[in-house]
Amino acid sequence: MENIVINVRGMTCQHCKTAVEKALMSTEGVDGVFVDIDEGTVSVEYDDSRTDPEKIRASITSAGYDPQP
Ligand SMILES: [Cu+2]
Repeated sequence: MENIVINVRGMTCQHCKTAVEKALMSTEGVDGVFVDIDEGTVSVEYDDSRTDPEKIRASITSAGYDPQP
């Protein structure tokens, strides 16, 4: 199991937190998500044999938010 912390722009409220969590939890290979709205960070636990940081970033983008490189 791997863990990454991604800075994400555009998350401002509880709705955003839920939207990002839902998008990531429905992403293949993601096992855990923690969104910190105040810090603007998303911590993701994932199986690196089933997904990778690029796919995780793509899911955040699809949900309408802006992951930083
Ligand atoms: Cu919001």
